Amino acid sequence: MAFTPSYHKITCPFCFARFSLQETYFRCINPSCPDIGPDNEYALRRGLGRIRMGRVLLPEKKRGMLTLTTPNELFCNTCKEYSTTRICPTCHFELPSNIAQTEQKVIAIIGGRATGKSHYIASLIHSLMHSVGQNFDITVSILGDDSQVRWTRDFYAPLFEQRRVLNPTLPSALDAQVRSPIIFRLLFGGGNGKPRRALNLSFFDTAGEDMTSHATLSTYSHYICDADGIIFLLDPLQMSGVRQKITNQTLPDLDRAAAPDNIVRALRELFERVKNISATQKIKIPVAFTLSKIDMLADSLDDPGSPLLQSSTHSGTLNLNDLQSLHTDIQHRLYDWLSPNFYKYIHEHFANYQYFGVSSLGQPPDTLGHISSVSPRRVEEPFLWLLYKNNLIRGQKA
Ligand SMILES: Nc1nc2c(ncn2[C@@H]2O[C@H](COP(=O)(O)OP(=O)(O)OP(=O)(O)O)[C@@H](O)[C@H]2O)c(=O)[nH]1
Ligand SMILES: [Mg+2]
Ligand SMILES: [Zn+2]
Ligand SMILES: [Zn+2]
Repeated sequence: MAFTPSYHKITCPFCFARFSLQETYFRCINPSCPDIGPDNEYALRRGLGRIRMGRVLLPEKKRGMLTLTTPNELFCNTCKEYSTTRICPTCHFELPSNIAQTEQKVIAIIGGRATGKSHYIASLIHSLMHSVGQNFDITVSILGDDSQVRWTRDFYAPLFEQRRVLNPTLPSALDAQVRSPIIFRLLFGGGNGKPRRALNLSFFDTAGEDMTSHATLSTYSHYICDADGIIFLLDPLQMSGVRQKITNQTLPDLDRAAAPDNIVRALRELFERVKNISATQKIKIPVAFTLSKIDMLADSLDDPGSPLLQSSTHSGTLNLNDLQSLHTDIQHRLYDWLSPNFYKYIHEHFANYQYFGVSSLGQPPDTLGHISSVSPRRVEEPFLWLLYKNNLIRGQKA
């Protein structure tokens, strides 16, 4: 039987429970094993009804001396087969293979209703897999069957194959899937003799509707407050200063519940409650405040030189000057577009933030929800900046 060193703690990418490798359970996944039955923990955490799953295998309790090794497989007494499928002892979520040897990071994507979160996730992941990854020497793959099924069914097939807009994300009370992350493996480096480094990255696509009340926002509290980075999407089409200037396009209705000020405030209050921070302390987690749908802004900019109209210029390292000019440009515009208070509020409550602008689609969908081609702009920047803030890629000032 093979053994793995087991000294550090693992965080479950689904329920965020912390445990050591010795404490993980296994699941028998032998399709001909007769011991299939209800898994109540699994069903409960996911808001599912009764669900029949393979047998849960518990590790032998070790007494006395601290064990430094742990089995890589457990034996199923029913079917007499070994299983290497580890699951979380709390929620029975299937853990990615090599979880103990691989760093885990969580990126939370939040914002009001219809700000563009789901399209952003789709477009970002597609760009990372196709162009950006190569440029930064990062290989991106999807981890596990659950993530693969969700990615293909909910994001890739509708947007990139059928070319139609994605449906609004259902609140977590109606669709427990929302509470499952899509997990990716990023492999860094390897070129120029640099050591390879692996990272598992969980993305959560939240429903904007859940962001508008304390009660529903709290269901995401762990994932938001313990995240390694937050991408906070702001929809310019909901900003009065932008709406006044767009005269030749149909705009979505104004949605007061999704107003950026309200959601930023709800986020701040969540941190104060969960992390017990005082009113004067700033939030330290890096937050990328990101304008979505910038393809719609050309008319409201009255400045053809605005960085919002340029493409990104990062090759192997993050061009920090480029990001800084975009940041300054957006910061000034938000003053007029949204309110002077918003800009001040962000500055006073977040220690580590930067403004970004992205277009996930490159153009608006037609009135029937069809998209002739997906040509994203600047989608990788908030993400790369968060990797940079987590010391995973290098940045350079020109
Ligand atoms: N012009 C333009 N429109 C976009 C873009 N991305 C999204 N949209 C539009 O915005 C709508 C909402 O986008 P979603 O990604 O579903 O928004 P969401 O934040 O996931 O919304 P919820 O799931 O309801 O919270 C889409 O149906 C598109 O019509 C973009 O890059 N450009
Ligand atoms: Mg959505
Ligand atoms: Zn768990
Ligand atoms: Zn079995």
